[in-house]
Amino acid sequence: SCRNYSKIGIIGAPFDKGQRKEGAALGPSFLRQAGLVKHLEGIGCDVHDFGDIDFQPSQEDETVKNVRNMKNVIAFNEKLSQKVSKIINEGRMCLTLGGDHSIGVGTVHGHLKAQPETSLLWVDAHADINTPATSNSGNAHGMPLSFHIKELTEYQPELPGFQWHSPMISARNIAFIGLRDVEPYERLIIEKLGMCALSMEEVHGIGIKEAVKYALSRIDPRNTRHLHVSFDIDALDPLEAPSTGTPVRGGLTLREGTELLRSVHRTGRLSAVDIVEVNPLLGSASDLKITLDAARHLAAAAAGYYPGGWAPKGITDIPQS
Ligand code: 5AB
Ligand code: MN
Ligand code: MN
Ligand code: MN
Repeated sequence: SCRNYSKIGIIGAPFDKGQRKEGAALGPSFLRQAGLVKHLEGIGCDVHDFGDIDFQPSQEDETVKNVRNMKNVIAFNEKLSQKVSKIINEGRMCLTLGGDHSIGVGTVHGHLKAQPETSLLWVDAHADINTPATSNSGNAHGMPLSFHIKELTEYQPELPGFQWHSPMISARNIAFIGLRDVEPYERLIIEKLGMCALSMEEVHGIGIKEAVKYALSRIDPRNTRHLHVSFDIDALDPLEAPSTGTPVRGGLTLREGTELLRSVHRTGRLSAVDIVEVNPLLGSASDLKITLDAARHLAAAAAGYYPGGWAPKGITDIPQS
């Protein structure tokens, strides 16, 4: 097989106001410190690290229309969206390091602005498709998908400052993989919109390879669309990624997670990946190490890393002693 020369742009999204636990904002710096960027360079990628989104959350923020910290969520994501568009327009696969999953508001919007013909794989224990009206928590990290879906337009409230954003993707171009904690109203939305939703039950039934193949056939039936994978680290089993805010047992193994990303990479149309919900303040030191290591492996798989290795570039003969 072939050595990988992916061109990658990395952007840190240090934001954790989309839910109540502090710490996910430290994700980008801990992931870099754990060698994620160096690892990508080491496997032959052309990496440009664009640093972090520069943002000071305003201290006085409030819940508007059941969206907690509405002002900060919207302001952060406006900046992030612009950055993601820019990186993709430069011809790099945009790898966004979260942050909680509310940053999916900006990453998916920025991608769709740069490449409107994009399909989306949401890899998560949760569906994150609550509208402000269906959410029980008021946490924006449980809502990002709902804001992007054209068919949900009439169910969304008007949020002040959110005029820069509009829904730009149809439900038929979105699939879930890894679900195992979906609320009743989320399930209602999924069924009403006829969305492709592969829970852990289905993944176990058909295997991860077949699951990815099926999901892609549903959201990109002609193999023509750009692809965005929003990977919540809690899609992995808590044994493989314990340092996260809303762990749910019975998740993907790291093997399955990397297989998924490598499969999507192989389409040649993967143009954006988010890795979110790593919270360095949760769990023990060993939990954190395991979680950061898992994220690093996911990033490498998204870049096409093949664990069987490659022969040295330009060399065909085994050296004589
Ligand atoms: B995550 C819940 N459905 O809306 C909600 O980690 C959980 O980004 C959301 O997937 C989990 O608050 C959000 C109960
Ligand atoms: Mn999520
Ligand atoms: Mn194109
Ligand atoms: Mn989740």
